[in-house]
Amino acid sequence: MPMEFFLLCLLSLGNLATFATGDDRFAYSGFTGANLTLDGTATVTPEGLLVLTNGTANLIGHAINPTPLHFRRRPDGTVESFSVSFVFGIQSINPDVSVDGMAFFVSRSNNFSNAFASQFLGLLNDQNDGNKSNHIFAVELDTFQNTELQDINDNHVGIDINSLHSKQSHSAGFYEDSSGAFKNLSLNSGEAMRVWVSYDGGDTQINVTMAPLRAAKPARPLLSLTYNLSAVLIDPAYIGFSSATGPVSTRYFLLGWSFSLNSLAPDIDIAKLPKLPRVGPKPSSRILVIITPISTAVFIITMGTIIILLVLRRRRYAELREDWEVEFGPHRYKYKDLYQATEGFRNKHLLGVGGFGKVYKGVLPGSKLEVAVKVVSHDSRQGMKEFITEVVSIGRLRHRNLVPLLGYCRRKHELILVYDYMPNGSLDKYLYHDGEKSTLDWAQRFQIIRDIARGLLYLHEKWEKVVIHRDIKASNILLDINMNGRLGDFGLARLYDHGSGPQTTRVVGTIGYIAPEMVRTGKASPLTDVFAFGMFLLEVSCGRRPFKETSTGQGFRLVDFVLEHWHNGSLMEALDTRLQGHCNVNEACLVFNLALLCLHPVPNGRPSMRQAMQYLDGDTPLPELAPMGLSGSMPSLMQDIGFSPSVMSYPTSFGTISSLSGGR
Ligand SMILES: *[C@@H]1O[C@H](CO)[C@@H](O)[C@H](O)[C@H]1NC(C)=O
Ligand SMILES: *[C@@H]1O[C@H](CO)[C@@H](O)[C@H](O)[C@H]1NC(C)=O
Ligand SMILES: *[C@@H]1O[C@H](CO)[C@@H](O)[C@H](O)[C@H]1NC(C)=O
Ligand SMILES: *[C@@H]1O[C@H](CO)[C@@H](O)[C@H](O)[C@H]1NC(C)=O
Ligand SMILES: *[C@@H]1O[C@H](CO)[C@@H](O)[C@H](O)[C@H]1NC(C)=O
Ligand SMILES: *[C@@H]1O[C@H](CO)[C@@H](O)[C@H](O)[C@H]1NC(C)=O
Ligand SMILES: *[C@@H]1O[C@H](CO)[C@@H](O)[C@H](O)[C@H]1NC(C)=O
Ligand SMILES: *[C@@H]1O[C@H](CO)[C@@H](O)[C@H](O)[C@H]1NC(C)=O
Ligand SMILES: CC(=O)N[C@H]1CO[C@H](CO)[C@@H](O)[C@@H]1O
Repeated sequence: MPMEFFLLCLLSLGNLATFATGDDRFAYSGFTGANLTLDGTATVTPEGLLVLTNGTANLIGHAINPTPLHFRRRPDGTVESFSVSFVFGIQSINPDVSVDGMAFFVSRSNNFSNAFASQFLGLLNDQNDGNKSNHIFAVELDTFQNTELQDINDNHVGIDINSLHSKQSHSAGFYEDSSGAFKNLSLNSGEAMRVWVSYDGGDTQINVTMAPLRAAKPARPLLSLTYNLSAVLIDPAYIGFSSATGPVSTRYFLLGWSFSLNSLAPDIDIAKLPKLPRVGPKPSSRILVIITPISTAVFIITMGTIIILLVLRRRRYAELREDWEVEFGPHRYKYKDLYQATEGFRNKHLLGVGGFGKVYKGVLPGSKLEVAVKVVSHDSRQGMKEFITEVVSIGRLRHRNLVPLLGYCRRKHELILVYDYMPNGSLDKYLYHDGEKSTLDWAQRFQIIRDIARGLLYLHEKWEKVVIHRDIKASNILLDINMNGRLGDFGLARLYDHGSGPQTTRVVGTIGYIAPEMVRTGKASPLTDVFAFGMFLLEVSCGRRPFKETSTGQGFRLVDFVLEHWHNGSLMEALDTRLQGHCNVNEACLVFNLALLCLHPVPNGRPSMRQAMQYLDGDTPLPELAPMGLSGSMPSLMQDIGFSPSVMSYPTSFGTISSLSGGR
């Protein structure tokens, strides 16, 4: 056919040239004078180096071929074969950390104004990630591990379809032709490397191969995925590169790029490629050697300042603009930093040991931020994945009655959570310390009670999804500098919910705080939190633990104790002895009655946190607890809701039930 012959001529003509030979086939060996659409931070240096991003703080840069292409050229209208090769280099100020990555893309849109930096590489955002109407195919060179995107490590190549959740990925490197052995390559080594991407429209196979700049193309691809791009790409589509940084300065460079539809991408002329800038200090000169320690110190101080500025900046933006908040997500920490912060998790920094793990005090290197570092050991990958997703979402929760979760780090079977350090420690220390005089007066306690009610209400109702705390108790309540109560450890118990097998519904929580229906069904709900909140109210008012084994083998049950006083009409005597006579009796009465209401054995008998808050604020009068309407009918009621005697003898939460049934 004359037309095909004409095209063939064009193609072979293209082969002779090394520079822009048409829309569907081109080769850039250096980008001087290249006709590219650049946006964001992307620039071309006079030497012809394409700098996608150079700097810090969530920068985005794109370089896009200005003419959109038509990929659906096969007789049946499916996507044509294509082939790409490019030479890139990644340099980072800090050789250990690069953030975040770059990608070659084929995309319906060339307008990425809604895309986020950091883990979304300037291509997508948290809303549209995964949406089929993106019509994006990309090959990512990712230098940061985003567990929420299930990245395999912080140095990988991935094939992305409509989402940065890669369809297939592999540690960066190549298979040697001679031995077949896999050789690692470090993406952010600062060395130029080459990548080949090819798609076969016939068998719909996508191959991605990489190698050091001067090495020949390895025969075995690094990634090979069969995926029908006809279901993804629509015409016309743009091709180009995108890169994005996070909080650490990382430069993403492109040195050369070639592309062809329906034939092999032309060769890039390595001899003509621009040079990458040098990394590290310049050599030679004795003066330099002498001043190195000084300049190192200056460098470290500068870095520290930059990090502090960034943290401050982040915070500021997080409060002002929701987009930033969403974009950052919680910070991911390097284990190394946390290790240094706690001097190797030394015992002298131990703040406490909780049900879920040890908590250390640490000072982050660089920012000098005081943090509490919680190390949770965990063996179940399954639970971990779900938990990380929850951490990512909960990390964005900001409320003055929640302990801010700054971020996390993940190791083999360990999850490490980083929280703001709360200088005044946990509430239980004040309640149970031995001295005669209480360090918390009633006003302070009532304040803390309302703080926690507010925090819990926020988790239950004000966040976009319901978050169940699952482990409310005095030792999980922390006091900030102003002695405001803050809820800590939210969601942690969830990890353990998922940790156990599906057959065994293991109840998670702390003895004495677990609602009866939770023992039965193993299911947490906002109303099981309300139950624990009721126990917490008694704990704070009475200054006693909910359950205590006595030497005679008889358990002391705080609820029994309070109920007995309630029946005797001597509630005020149940108060912490250190408070008796120095307290607002109306408030104390309110708290006791609310506590008993929250501890109702039947979930529907308990108030919601919204109602509890209204009672505490005095906006709504507390319903009359008239002679424990519960107690008389309790045994039959409990049979109605299916309590078996064996469950009832379970020594966890049943202070309530036994007391209510035998209370009268
Ligand atoms: C990157 O930015 C730094 C400082 O702004 C500048 O000195 C350097 O030349 C830039 N590098 C490139 C390759 O543009
Ligand atoms: C670059 O390409 C666009 C689209 O093909 C074209 O309109 C424009 O004239 C070109 N610019 C130069 C300087 O060649
Ligand atoms: C890109 O998209 C944004 C938001 O959808 C829009 O406001 C903007 O005008 C678009 N820019 C161009 C150049 O089309
Ligand atoms: C995908 O994106 C389209 C267009 O932006 C939007 O209408 C649609 O609701 C999105 N789908 C999902 C599942 O978010
Ligand atoms: C390559 O890197 C990966 C991830 O860092 C590592 O697990 C693997 O052991 C390395 N392989 C070689 C041969 O160095
Ligand atoms: C992908 O790699 C395999 C194995 O080397 C090869 O057989 C196949 O032809 C390649 N496909 C493309 C589209 O390059
Ligand atoms: C790819 O998908 C298109 C429709 O989206 C279909 O016509 C074509 O047969 C598919 N190709 C293969 C190899 O399955
Ligand atoms: C309640 O009253 C009974 C009978 O007067 C008494 O034996 C009991 O000790 C009282 N309970 C408490 C906790 O004061
Ligand atoms: C009661 C108590 O210990 N309050 C302390 C809380 O923390 C601030 C700041 O560290 C101290 O000044 C208070 O004394």
